[in-house]
Amino acid sequence: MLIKPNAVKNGFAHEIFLMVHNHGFKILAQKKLQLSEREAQAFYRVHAGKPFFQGLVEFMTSGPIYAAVLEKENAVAEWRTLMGATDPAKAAEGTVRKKYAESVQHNAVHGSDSDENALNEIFFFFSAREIVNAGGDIYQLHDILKNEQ
Ligand code: IDP
Ligand code: MG
Repeated sequence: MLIKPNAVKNGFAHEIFLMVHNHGFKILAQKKLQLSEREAQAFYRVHAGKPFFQGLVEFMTSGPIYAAVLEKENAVAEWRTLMGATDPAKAAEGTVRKKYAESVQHNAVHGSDSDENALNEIFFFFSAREIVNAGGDIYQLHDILKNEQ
């Protein structure tokens, strides 16, 4: 998951991590960083060509973000539920986006949309060494994926 620049700027990162923790996720690893333009373009490459792409890249590079690896049974779906709908106007009560998103673009947090993408996104931000040193099992991550195929 990512905490996007608007939420970090507004000082909500700690509260968001607290929500994550209180909903039974283990925060396996986390770091604060600022994306370069190339990095943001690469991270959001599936959206390249969409009308909001350039704005999204500008927004995501506009300030520091947090990247975190969350662990829980069914983590992808569980985090997407807690995160809420992309458009905060449609996000359910009690979700992160309902609470902290300002608009469709400035929607406070990112979540992976499949285990396969989660693995790719984890390794976009963290090295295998960092995951191992945080107590994570990268081989388990690969196994989860293999079992789905
Ligand atoms: P998701 O973050 O809920 O998975 P996606 O459709 O994958 O939503 O879009 C990625 C990100 O692109 C969104 O979180 C949001 O920041 C931005 N975005 C998506 N649709 C729009 C739009 O119509 N206008 C502006 N920004 C958008
Ligand atoms: Mg998405």
